[in-house]
Amino acid sequence: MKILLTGFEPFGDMDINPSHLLMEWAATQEFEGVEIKTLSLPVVYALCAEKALEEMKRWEPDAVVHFGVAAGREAVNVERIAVNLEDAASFPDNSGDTPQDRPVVNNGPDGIFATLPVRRLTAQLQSRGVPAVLSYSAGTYICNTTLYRTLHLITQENLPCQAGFIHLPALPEMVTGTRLPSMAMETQQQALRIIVETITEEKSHDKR
Ligand code: PCA
Repeated sequence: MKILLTGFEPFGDMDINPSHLLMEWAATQEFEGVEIKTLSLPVVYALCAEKALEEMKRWEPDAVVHFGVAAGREAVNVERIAVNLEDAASFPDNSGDTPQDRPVVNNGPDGIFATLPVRRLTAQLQSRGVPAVLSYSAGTYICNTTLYRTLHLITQENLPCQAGFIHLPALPEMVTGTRLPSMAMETQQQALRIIVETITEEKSHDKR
């Protein structure tokens, strides 16, 4: 069993990204019954998914879980769907790109559902005390594009790989002096561990 985990570099006015810190942490951890590989992806529409797609073709993971931050969200958001839309008119990516009404993939389907067991992941997080909800929009920024491109590749090439996206709240130190919600790094680490364990358990159950 192999799981590819990805995070993102910082972007906008943030100088840290919890998803990047989470990858650094995950790379030092042992997970029972599973080999993991971590990547940090660029916050650039044209490049964000490339490294992950290459690794999917080369390493052939059984599952891909992308992580990104969505400051303002109050809980771990397990994304249900990616849409074929790039829209960031007032929010340039790290290369200055500000698309409007641009498809992620020309002539691709309007939406593609995540194939991770999203309800089970959400329920497992909640039952272990981590605030978590199912989310019906990953936005129209880099995170959505990354999820869309991953799911599109899996569909096109019929890969035996599950994929999904987890949006994380900001870290406390990112929102001091604001009214934005946050989640401590330890809780985010716990969330990642629960997610990896849940996917691993479910997969090994399938194979029995
Ligand atoms: N969050 C952004 C892009 C990178 C990240 O961590 C998003 O939600 O699209």
